[in-house]
Amino acid sequence: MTTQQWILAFCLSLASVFGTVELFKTKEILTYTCRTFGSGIVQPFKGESYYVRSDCPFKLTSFNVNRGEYSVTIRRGHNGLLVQVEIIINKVTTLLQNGNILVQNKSVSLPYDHTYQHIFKYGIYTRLRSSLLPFTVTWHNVHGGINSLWVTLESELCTDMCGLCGKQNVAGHRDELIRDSKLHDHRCKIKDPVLRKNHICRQFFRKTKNCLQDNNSHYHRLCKENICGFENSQSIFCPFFQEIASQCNQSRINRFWRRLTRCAKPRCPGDLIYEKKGPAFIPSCSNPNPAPFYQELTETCSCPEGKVLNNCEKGYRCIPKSSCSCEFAGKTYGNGEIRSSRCQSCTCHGGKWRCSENFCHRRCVIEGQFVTTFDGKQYVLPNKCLYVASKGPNWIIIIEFSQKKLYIRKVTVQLMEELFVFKNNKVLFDGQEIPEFHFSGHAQVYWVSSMFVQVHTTIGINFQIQMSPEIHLFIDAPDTSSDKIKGLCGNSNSDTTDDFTTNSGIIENSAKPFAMSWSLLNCFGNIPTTCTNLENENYAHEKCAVLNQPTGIFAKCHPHIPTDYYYTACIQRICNSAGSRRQGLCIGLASYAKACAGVGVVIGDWRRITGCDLKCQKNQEFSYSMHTCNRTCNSLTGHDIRCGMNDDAVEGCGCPEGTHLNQGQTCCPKEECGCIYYGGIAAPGPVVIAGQKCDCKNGILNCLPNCDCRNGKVCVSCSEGQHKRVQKTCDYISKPKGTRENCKSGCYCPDHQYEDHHGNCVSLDDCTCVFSGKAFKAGQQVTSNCKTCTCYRGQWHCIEKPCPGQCQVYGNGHYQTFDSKWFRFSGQCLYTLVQDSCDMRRGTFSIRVESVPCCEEVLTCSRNIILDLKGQVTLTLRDMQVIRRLHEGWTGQDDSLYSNSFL
Ligand SMILES: [Ca+2]
Repeated sequence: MTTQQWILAFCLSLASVFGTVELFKTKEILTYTCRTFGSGIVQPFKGESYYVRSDCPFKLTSFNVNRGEYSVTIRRGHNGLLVQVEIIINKVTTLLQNGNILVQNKSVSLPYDHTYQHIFKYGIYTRLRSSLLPFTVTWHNVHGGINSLWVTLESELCTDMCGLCGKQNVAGHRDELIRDSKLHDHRCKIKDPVLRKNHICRQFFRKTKNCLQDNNSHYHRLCKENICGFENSQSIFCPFFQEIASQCNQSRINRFWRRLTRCAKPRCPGDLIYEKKGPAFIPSCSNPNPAPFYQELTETCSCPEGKVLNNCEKGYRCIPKSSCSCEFAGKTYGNGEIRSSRCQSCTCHGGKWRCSENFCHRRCVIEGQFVTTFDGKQYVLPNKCLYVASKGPNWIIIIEFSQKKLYIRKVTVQLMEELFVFKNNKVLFDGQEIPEFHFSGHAQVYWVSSMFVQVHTTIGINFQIQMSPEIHLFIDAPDTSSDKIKGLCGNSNSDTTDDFTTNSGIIENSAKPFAMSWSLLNCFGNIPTTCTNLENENYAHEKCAVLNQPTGIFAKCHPHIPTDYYYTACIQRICNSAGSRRQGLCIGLASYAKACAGVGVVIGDWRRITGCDLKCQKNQEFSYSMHTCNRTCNSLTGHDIRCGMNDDAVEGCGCPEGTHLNQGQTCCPKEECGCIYYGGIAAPGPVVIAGQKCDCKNGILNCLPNCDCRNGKVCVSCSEGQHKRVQKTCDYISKPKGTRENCKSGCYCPDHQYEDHHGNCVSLDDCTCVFSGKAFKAGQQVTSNCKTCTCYRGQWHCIEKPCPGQCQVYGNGHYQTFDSKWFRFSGQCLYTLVQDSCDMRRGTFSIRVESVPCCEEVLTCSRNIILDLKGQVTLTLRDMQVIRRLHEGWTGQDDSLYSNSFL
């Protein structure tokens, strides 16, 4: 397929999201326009223009489509101008009066975006566009009112229309139109037209005979009717002459008409220059390439060639694009200005940021259910499970959620043959507590503060674990980029699109099936994603807002890390916190403060200001950047290896300088320090595990067998000495076997057999595979991310093909970018989905989308899709129709530009 064919295919695949795609017929665009200008000239949709002089209110046009009412009502003042215009679109009333725009009785500023309509500057005009129908109302404000207004419909409606504009395809009779359109009002009058000789009219129409021919006398009559009594009002007679001149469109007339009629060109503010035919949307710093091709031309005020409007400042100044300023997190940066953090520096370059590579470690963050992968993809875990957080060739990190509450209760780390467990504010090495630090063949593990434990390993991976008030995990990837790392943290190859690679090797589309593929054993229920407690929700919205305050304590980090993700997480955390809301809030705020510290921004004493102070036990003191070097009694026995470590600053309690922590967790002078002892032994005795009575004795868990085995399984009793028996399942083939599990009595598949996804015992060759929550038989194929994958021995074996990126939009504002990031916003504007005219390049296509709301609900029912090709043709997909608009100079004969034959 050519690029353009591909684009159209793309467009229509979008269409298929909201309906069955039938055979499309391409239609040329048809425009129906009705105008009113001067002191009462009406040019209806069809038929001859006429004049009406009245201060009565009139329906200009009115019709119903899909049970929605559309109407435009006008009233002229004694100055001849329109002094009141009321536009109703589906029960939303817009009133134009005294130069103001009132929507539902509220004054609005431009651009204004509403579900049903948009109002924006359109050249020197103002335009209201309906998003329900291809229907626009455009007007020109002058001192004292509106001197020109027109209504445009870009489709023929199968409906009855009334008003001064008449019907779309039937010419009405003037007197009938006026009689039927007048609205009830006792005080107003309709005056009979007065025909008085006028020398400007006479002179003008003497020159237009050739061009207007038979119509000349008709327009000459309108001229006299229009100008009578307003001989000195340019606002009244200039739009009339301009309209006739543009109908003639002869260069001779264009040259003389303004001089002859003494109609001056409109004045433009600031540096802007009037253009008779220029871009309706002028290029500005924030939007230097508005609508790349189909740039509608109209009367406008624009910048001189090569310059753009500096809309970041007042005064309508035009500057070269290269001098535009940039914005980040709500702050403006001048051209050439740099914003930098510890990990990256970005320079503002003509309105665009140019950023360096990230030179910090790629870090995976797991804060409860909130995960950021090494490559920066952010998602939320679906269930409270045991998960593989990350695993490499010779290490694995496993997290375990609490059964009842929403936090991680335990982290297990296996480094080669060494096993570390982090839980209950304790670090255990092979079952023994590490009170302070531990050095072994593969790892150095030590407490940095009362809250944080640091782990350095010899095998490339380093991490920090926050032990209280909840366990959070911060894992730094090895220096070299690697595809060999797997798990919830994804791989580490600077590409977010493959971060949802499951344990069986296929890339999933969403977080749930991906995360579940890395779960081990049983889960303890869902993690809620919405607020069910209104009180918590209100509290959360009020308190989490401190993150966004532009002058608040967190503001200094705004230029480095946007708050949106942390703000949302803060709210979700509080909503679902079964315990203290304040603790949820403090954890949420600490998460942002920690991320800021990671890029070198120290927030300051945010805990005091937000009421999140931490109380330290005994005589320890709190610090936002705790140091560990020589701060414990144990460190005095020799050289403290922690003194040489270049770790991130962490917060927490510790001993002030000059004092040392003893075994009683008290800071004391070194004279009072005691010596090391190792302790911490798990208590033996009877316990109940998963409803089974067990007995912990001599480090061995003995459980009573309780078997009722089916599907070819056999009963295994731990008391019979099979301590290492593990259920072999097709699902587990790729999962780690490293964690030391206690024996559990129960039903197991016989040796050399595996439990498949249906619970049957099968041979390895018959093992099933899982994708998107569905089980597949051995040999079956699926396609995901351009890979064709075959199920073999419980694993997906994939053949990769070059992958075209896919960008999607569906439903109520769900978007997926080419690099697979999902996001959601209920924007009400027309958005550019994709275009190839970026920076200074002139592109070949653009695709814009706009949600079309349902009649009653504020939901998206369908979507308008506008495809521009090379500035030659615009295809609009709307209401299951493709409407084609040919641009000037293109005849539509060039078949190579696009094709819809494959439909
Ligand atoms: Ca990746």
